[in-house]
Amino acid sequence: MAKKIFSGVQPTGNLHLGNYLGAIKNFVELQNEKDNDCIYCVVDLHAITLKQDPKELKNNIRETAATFIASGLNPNESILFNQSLVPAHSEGSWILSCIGRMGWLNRMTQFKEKAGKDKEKASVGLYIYPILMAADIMLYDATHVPVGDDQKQHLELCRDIAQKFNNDYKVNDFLVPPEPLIQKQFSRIMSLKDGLKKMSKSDASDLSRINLKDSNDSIINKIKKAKTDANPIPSNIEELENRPEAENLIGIYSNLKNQNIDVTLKEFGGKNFSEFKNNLSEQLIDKISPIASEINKLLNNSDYLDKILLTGAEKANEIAEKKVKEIKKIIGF
Ligand code: AQP
Repeated sequence: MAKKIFSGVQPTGNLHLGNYLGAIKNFVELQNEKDNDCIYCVVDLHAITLKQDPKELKNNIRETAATFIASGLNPNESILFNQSLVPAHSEGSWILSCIGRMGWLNRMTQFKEKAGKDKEKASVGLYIYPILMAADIMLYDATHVPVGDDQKQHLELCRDIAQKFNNDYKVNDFLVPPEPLIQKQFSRIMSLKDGLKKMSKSDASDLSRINLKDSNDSIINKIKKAKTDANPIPSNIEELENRPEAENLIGIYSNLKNQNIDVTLKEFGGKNFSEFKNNLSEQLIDKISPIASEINKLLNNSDYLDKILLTGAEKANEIAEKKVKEIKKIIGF
């Protein structure tokens, strides 16, 4: 059945393997499925929930768009744009913030993680981030949202907001509660330095992640230095329990090869990590090196990237503006 897809990535630099395997790879597969309507957004309004340098932000917006295209998104098949060019996102977000409840937001684990110990100093925007995300999705009546596992809770909140809006205003099915599309296996790629922490753009150590712009040498070096444990690779999944770093690396390899983890364990069971790591580096280079060179090529043509984003924003604006008008009518404006 055809799906209406919406998803986004923050232009906060250092796009990494977790963003690719957890989200962008899925974006491309959904675009290539027949009949889906896909909208992919560089969510720059989300990015400013943490302080950004204006010059870097501008570059990162282009770089995120370049990564989308280099990974296989086609601006003639999917709508690609950046959020701040479509005012309906901010307007819809305000209205939905009057529907969402404080208690719901208080449960969001991502806020707790990103705000850290000093919550008093976190921006209000960081706190209400999931409300903006709900507006992003529901302005387009998206039925499905491809995301990494870390975004599951935000999608549940989005569904709660849709249901409350529809109940409060007695408009059955007006806001569409979206379904998350999360990969079944290895939907959360972990840090190369700590198998219990997710791979993240903001990790201070560059060795913790594979960036999509990394050179081949850098990939080899990072995988060589990736944390493992003293035991050889097991032959079955049960023996991966309590071995988070081993599980992560084996998961990455399986994901890159689009194969079940059992197949990988059969291939490497009993072998030591150095041999496995050589194979993993090869797979990573095969996948990432063409993306990296395409990103760099596209970044040399910023006018082209800006034009794609602007054209996409015009298309997105047409859809989102209409939905906001309907919302305003429903609430009595
Ligand atoms: N480690 C990950 N594994 C799987 N999926 C991931 N995603 C992010 N990290 C992983 C998915 O990538 C999409 C875009 O993420 P984002 O940039 O909008 O926000 P994020 O989740 O905050 O990404 P980071 O890298 O973790 O950034 P920082 O360090 O700023 O917090 C989302 O679908 C996300 O699930």
